[in-house]
Amino acid sequence: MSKKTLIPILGDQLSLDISSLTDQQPDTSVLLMMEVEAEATYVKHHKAKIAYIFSAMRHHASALRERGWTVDYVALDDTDNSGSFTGEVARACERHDIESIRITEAGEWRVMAMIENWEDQFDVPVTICPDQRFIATHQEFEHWAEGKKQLRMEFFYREMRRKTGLLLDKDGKPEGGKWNYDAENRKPAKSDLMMPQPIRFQPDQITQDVIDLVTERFADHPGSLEQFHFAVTHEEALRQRRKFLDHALAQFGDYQDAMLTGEPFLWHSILSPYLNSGLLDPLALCQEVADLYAGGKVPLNAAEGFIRQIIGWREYVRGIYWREGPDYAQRNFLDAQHPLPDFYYNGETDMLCLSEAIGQTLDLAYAHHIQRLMITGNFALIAGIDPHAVHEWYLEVYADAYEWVELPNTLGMSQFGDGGIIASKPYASSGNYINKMSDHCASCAYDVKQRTGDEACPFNALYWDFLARNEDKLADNNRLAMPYRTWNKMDSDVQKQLRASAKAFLERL
Ligand code: FAD
Ligand code: DLZ
Ligand code: SF4
Repeated sequence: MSKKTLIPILGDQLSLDISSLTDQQPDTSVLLMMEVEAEATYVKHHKAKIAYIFSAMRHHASALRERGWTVDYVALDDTDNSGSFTGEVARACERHDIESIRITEAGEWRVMAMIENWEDQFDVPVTICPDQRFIATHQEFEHWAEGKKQLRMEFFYREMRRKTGLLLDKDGKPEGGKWNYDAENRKPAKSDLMMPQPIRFQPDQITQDVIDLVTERFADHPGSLEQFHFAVTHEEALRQRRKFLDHALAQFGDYQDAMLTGEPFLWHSILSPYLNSGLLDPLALCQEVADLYAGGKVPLNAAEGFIRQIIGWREYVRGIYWREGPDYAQRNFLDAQHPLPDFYYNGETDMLCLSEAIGQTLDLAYAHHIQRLMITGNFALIAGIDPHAVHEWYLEVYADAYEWVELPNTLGMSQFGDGGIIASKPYASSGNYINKMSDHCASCAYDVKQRTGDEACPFNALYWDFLARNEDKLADNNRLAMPYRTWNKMDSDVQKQLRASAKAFLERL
């Protein structure tokens, strides 16, 4: 028997054309897929996230086998499962006659560090292939970032538009004359019976087995499996993609920042778990969105807004993650030290905006962007919660969370922990913004119009306290000049009351 190349396929590498398979032959390759305890527990991932990944992995193994590959699949409850990637590669090297290992680069520093040790540990050559599912290579991002004082997403995004040709006219100019239509994408929404709903996929036997396994093995992890709804195959993910394109995309732009009580999804795509684990291809999706615009099926603010999220934000945060290095996760520019409140794990708070966002997160492993940024993120920021604890929570609870995308969004964009590499100012707001963009405040136990006192919306005093507390670090930020002017013009008794209200609230947390 000829010697084989061992090709480990990680849980977020579920693309049939993943780069580690390029130019490889089924008769000289063994693909290794591993369900391992360490990946599920290095933070306590939401039960539905683990179930999604294991079920998608099991289905993907079948799809690979149907295409002629030999897949050595290690299930979580297999006897002798060592519980780690390196342990399973070691066992696979004993089971098979291996002459080399090939793997597509991992999506985080922690796993890359493991892979980089394999050559010495197993005494075989290890080839690490670039992940070609992204539009910008690491080198392209570095080249763009080099020598720049500020790394603003908007300018990187324009490069990506030029590179892909998406939404450019025949002269290479942006469609409609502008690169960015975000200003049109901030409308509040009204409850609407015609609102599109994502497909809720019924668990098949493979998913049901995984749900049973996760229920038993990860009982102490956050979240529930009762409403498990994710697509777990390429075909199912394509069905949800179609549903979004045909029924929600046209209004995606208008209502991108809106929030409604009891409506977790609105006009969002619910595609991030599939894009990030490899079931869907980001560029093909954006191309189809551009085609729908060209065919007059969706307006420009929707098409541009959606494409910007993927070839702009998604690519940009990945670039920042790898550029900033493994110590990015430890940064804490504002020196925020408060522990994460328990209600992030049980949803039990009278603040309706938070109980809605956290409740649906625990039920569905999903919240849309503005809930993550302006509800759970904003609250943690203005309450001074330790950004590392906030980062771990986001990494645990969302089905789409992998460190390369979650960390820059949480620690950088949402918590200002990097001091402004990603965000030009902290995404801090009082209850006023939430009242404008949602219908939550009308049914909340707190009064969004009051700033102090037991009935006042806690976001109000916390917002001013945040500015006052961090004045030495933030006062020279031009984009905060207006709120600081307002604060400094306030009567000193009012200032004292706001700070005392915030203090009392934080002590009760
Ligand atoms: P839609 O609103 O339909 O957007 C379409 C797609 O655009 C998404 O599927 C996603 O692939 C991409 N996208 C949109 N915004 C971003 C962004 N800021 N960064 C990267 N991609 C983006 N996204 C993740 O994929 N994983 C995460 O772990 C994650 N953590 C986040 C943490 C915080 C604090 C914040 C503020 C945002 C985070 N995001 C994360 C970005 C965004 O919230 C999600 O991508 C989005 O909510 C996923 O839902 P959707 O597929 O319905 O997105
Ligand atoms: C998130 C996750 C979980 C919960 N479990 C596994 C697993 O058992 N096996 C696997 O291959 N991948 C898993 N993943 C995804 C990995 O953590 C992810 O591939 C790495 O973090 C690299 O980005
Ligand atoms: Fe949230 Fe305040 Fe509105 Fe209540 S009043 S929903 S706490 S913003």
